[in-house]
This record gives sequence, C-alpha cells and structure tokens, in this order.
Amino acid sequence: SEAAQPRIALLGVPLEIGASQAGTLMGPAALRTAGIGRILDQLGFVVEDHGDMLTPAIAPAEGPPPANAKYYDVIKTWIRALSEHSYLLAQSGAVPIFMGGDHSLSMGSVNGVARHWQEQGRPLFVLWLDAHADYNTPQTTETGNMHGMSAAFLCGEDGLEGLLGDVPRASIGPERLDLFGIRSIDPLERKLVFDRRVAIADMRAIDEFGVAVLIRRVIERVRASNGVLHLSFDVDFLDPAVAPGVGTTVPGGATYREAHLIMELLHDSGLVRSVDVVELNPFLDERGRTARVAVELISSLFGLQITDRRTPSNAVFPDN
Ligand code: EXY
Ligand code: MN
Ligand code: MN
Ligand code: MN
Repeated sequence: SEAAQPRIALLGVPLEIGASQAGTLMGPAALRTAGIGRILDQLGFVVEDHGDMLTPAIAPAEGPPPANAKYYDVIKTWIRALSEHSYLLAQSGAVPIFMGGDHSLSMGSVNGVARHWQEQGRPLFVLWLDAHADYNTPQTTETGNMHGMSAAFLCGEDGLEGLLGDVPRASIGPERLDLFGIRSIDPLERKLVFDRRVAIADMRAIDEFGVAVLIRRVIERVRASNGVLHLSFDVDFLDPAVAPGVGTTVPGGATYREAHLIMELLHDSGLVRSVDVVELNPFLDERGRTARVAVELISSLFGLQITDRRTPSNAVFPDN
C-alpha cells in the first residue's frame, strides 16, 4: 500500500488564567478561523481536529497550593488532563499541534509527548521560541503567573511538585531546552538559566549570527543525540509590529522573514514531532492579523515552499 499519509492532530487548549491578560481563551478559535486545518489539509496531511479541551472537573484540594503560583488548583486540573491527552496523541503516531491558550499549557503538552518519547528510547528536545525565558519558579517569580514558569517546570525545577498529581512527570532537563528569541528575562530567572547552563539564543545573538546559523546549531544538537524536537512557539517571539495580538509584547522581536526561515529550516530537518502554538490573544489582535501570521508560519513548518529549491537545506552556499 502507498505510504500512510502523515497525520496531524489539532487540539485546542482554551486556557488563559496562566497569563495576566485574559483573552488567550479565544486562541484556538482564531487559529481555526485563520484556516489552520484547511491549510494543513491542502499540504497533504490527514488532519484530525480533536476540538477544544473541556474545562476539567476541579480536582479535590490536596493541601495548600504553593505560594506565588496564581490559580494553581485550576491550572493543575488542565495540566493533568492535557498531559494524558498529549501522551495518547503522541502514541497514536500523529503530530499533535496544541493550540493555546497561554504558555502554561506546555507543562502538560510537553510532559505528555516527553513521556511517549522516553518509552521510545529517543530524547526529546524542546525549542522555545519566545520573547521570554518562562524559566521562573514560585520562588523566583515576580508576578505569580504560571505561563512564566512552564520552561522551568519542564526542566525539572522545584516549586510545582504536586502539579501533575499521579500523572508521571517526564522532565526533559535543562540540557535539552533551547531558549530562542529571548529579550525579556527577570533577574532571578536569568540567574537560574545561567546556573543551569540552559542553551539560550537571545535577540543579540540572533542579530549577530542570524537565525540560520543558530537554528542549524539546534538541529545538529538534536541529530547528534538521535533525538526528536518539540517546537513550543510563543507568538510573542515575533515583533509586536508583526504580531500585536499577544498579552506580553516586548519590542525588538523577530521579523516575519526570520520566523519564516526558522520554520522552513525546521521543516527540512524532519525532526519536529509536536508543536505548541501559544499566547495568541484575539482580544488584542487587529482584524485577525496575528492569527493569520501564526497559521502562515505553521504552514511553512509543515512544508509550504515558495519554490522547488535545488539547494539542499543546511547548505553553506547556494548551488542553483
Ligand atoms: N517573566 C514574566 C513572568 O514570569 O511573569 C513574564 C512572563 C511572560 C510569559 C509569556 C508566555 O511568555
Ligand atoms: Mn512563553
Ligand atoms: Mn512570551
Ligand atoms: Mn503571556
């Protein structure tokens, strides 16, 4: 039989209380309205839309929540349910795209896929495209917003031990995280990222070396370990002029073309097995502009090409 068509599983995660500004609740709907399913279908994928997660039933309180973690008891119910769902989607062999929703959802989406790849004996790496490091813990946070703690949690940092309850925790460790596009980091968070030796390409590195060189370095790192890659795409990575529809804008972000090239190089690498698209806030968007840009970039990640290029990816010089 012909090779099975590659499958993509869409899952909406309408979560917003991990962020300070409400509105990412509407993110999944905006991505669908911008045509995410249709465009991936046109690219030849079998697209399974699993709809939006329903608000999970509140878990019984298990003792006092950690201080400085706003809405912990509610977010933990989402993260537990999402981690289970993410694990099952990864096991199904589809490439899951988790449509947020604020970035706290990654504590569930990445935990689930990491658990699957651990069972497959392949290391999971995470590329964190973001203006922010999201490497705060309840001990270091200045806001208590859990969307600023998700990368730290995934790397096994302390402070949110009970978050997953009985759901297995599959930490990737700081050595498998690549922070990319950082331009806003808190003092204690910055120290923690430095102490853990987390790989970080801030906007200065991007300006000095260019995204192509830096992304190739991420790709080679994953390849060297026979790993797979989860892309956690926080839309506020982009410059606010390109993506105004986000809750925590920071000037001096990536251009459309830099983001586009990153997605094309990632596509060519063939390493991406799951994706978060987070922090899209339609309430702050301008006529769906940010939703549309997010969908265009996702379509490049999944193979939309401008021309039939002869130059192999990761070439140093063009050969056509
Ligand atoms: N570092 C700040 C905090 O921890 O609250 C801002 C975090 C913004 C998080 C957004 C999702 O990237
Ligand atoms: Mn983020
Ligand atoms: Mn961010
Ligand atoms: Mn945010």
